Amino acid sequence: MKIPCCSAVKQVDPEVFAAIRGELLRQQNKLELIASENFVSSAVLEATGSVLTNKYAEGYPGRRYYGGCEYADVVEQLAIDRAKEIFGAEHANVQPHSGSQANTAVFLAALDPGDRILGLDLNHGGHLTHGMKINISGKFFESHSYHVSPKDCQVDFDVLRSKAKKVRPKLLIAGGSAYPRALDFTAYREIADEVGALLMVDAAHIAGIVAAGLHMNPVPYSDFVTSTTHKTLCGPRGGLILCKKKHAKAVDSAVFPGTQGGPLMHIIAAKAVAFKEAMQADFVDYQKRVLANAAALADGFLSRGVDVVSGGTDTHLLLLDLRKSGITGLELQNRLDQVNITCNKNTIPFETESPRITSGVRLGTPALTSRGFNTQDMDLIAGLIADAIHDYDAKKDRITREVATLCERYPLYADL
Ligand code: DSN
Repeated sequence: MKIPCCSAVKQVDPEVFAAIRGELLRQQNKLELIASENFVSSAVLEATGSVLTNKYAEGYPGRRYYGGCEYADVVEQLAIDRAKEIFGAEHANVQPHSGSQANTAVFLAALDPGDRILGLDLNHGGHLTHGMKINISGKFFESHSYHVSPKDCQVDFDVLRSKAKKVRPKLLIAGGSAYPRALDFTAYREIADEVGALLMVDAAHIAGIVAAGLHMNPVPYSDFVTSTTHKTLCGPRGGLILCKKKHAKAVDSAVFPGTQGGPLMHIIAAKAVAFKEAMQADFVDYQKRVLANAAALADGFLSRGVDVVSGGTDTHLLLLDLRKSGITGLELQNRLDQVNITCNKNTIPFETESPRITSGVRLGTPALTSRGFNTQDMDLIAGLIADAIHDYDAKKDRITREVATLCERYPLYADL
């Protein structure tokens, strides 16, 4: 195999080259079902590996602390303008190195230490940066959680309203990393207004679906919207903050110098490229396919007797509830690893196992959709995973063969 972009690495550092080559082969030869992962375009990959990695550009376009920032300014301004246009935002900060950094910067912008925050519990689909006790969000702030309803595993806004009235948070947080259902941001806004809270929506998972107009846009309803750029948004690994103009100064100072130093200019260039790609008509078609694939995958499990948390999905991700299958999330993740299907074990609402074991597995369709997989393929994959749950020893060789056939049918990075 030839990897032109890594020929220098091969010469200088054969050990790292071997790992990069191994990773390329892994991505090509396994089915990637981790809901937060995706495959970037060659253009995004090139920008990520560009000479902009050499540049220090502390500050913001036109207001830098170093000389020689004329091209850094160009790429950052392009990224800012495109992000604002895509989401209809008054202000965008494209410098956060990650979603967690974006969330931390919003906390610094909006809160004082000890202020109360209210976010969706991690086991119920939230995120560790939304107030988990050992995360900075739970250590430096008084964090409280809300939960999904035991009835349908969805956010019950009456229950959330009562909780918010009791807690009276300064910041209400919507969104998370394992919540498969559409979120109603008008309801969040109403509750935030009723209790005098600011509203932050963590749209990391759904950002691409929002950008395509296929999920309610949180921007008009929120004080702050944070996101990653590498999930459904199909960009490089990184973060993003969108906010109202009145919060712009606080957000910019909270990112730099509040929580970060020099921005990663190569990544910001790649974000700009990804945003341009997200403005093209075929991006909407891609996101429609992501959603159709997720729905087909969920249906494929339900028709084979495998429980899906909340009974399905409105987004790109779903959670298998394995409690009645006699297998833990960890066991299924390990079995799937052995047959070249990659996923992550995940806690489910009302979890009784530890986060290292779990009763669930989270699956998502952005990566396989980027490879070209369709709804028939999703039904086939649901069947393979159901076989791995119910009859693993007898079927594992056949599952491995079928995975290989699927990977051959949809080549990935064939020119690398
Ligand atoms: N680790 C990310 C995910 O998998 O959803 C969230 O930070």
